[in-house]
Amino acid sequence: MFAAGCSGSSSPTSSTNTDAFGGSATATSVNVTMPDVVYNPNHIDIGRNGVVNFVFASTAHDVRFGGNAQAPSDILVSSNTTVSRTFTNAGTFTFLCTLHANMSGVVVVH
Ligand SMILES: [Cu+2]
Repeated sequence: MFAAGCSGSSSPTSSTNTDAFGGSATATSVNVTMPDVVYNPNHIDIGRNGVVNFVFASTAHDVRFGGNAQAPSDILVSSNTTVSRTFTNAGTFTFLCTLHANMSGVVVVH
């Protein structure tokens, strides 16, 4: 298991995460899987309008953004499904699973 901190950062497969042209950064798509009780990766960098696909396996989890009005809506407890969220605002958005202590992550939207 290669967990731990932000060392498991994902790199979007394409595009530069620049917003130098007034918000027209190329949207990217990143899959976040949930092996056991972690988000993998737990540090996601995307461009504005990027999409994060939360891939739920058999163990139930949720994804809560802590009431941040700039963040997408929370994902309620789910399993065996994939739920996507589009990040339209630049910023740093932490999220966590209310079912498992220390299960958390962050999406940085550039
Ligand atoms: Cu969980």
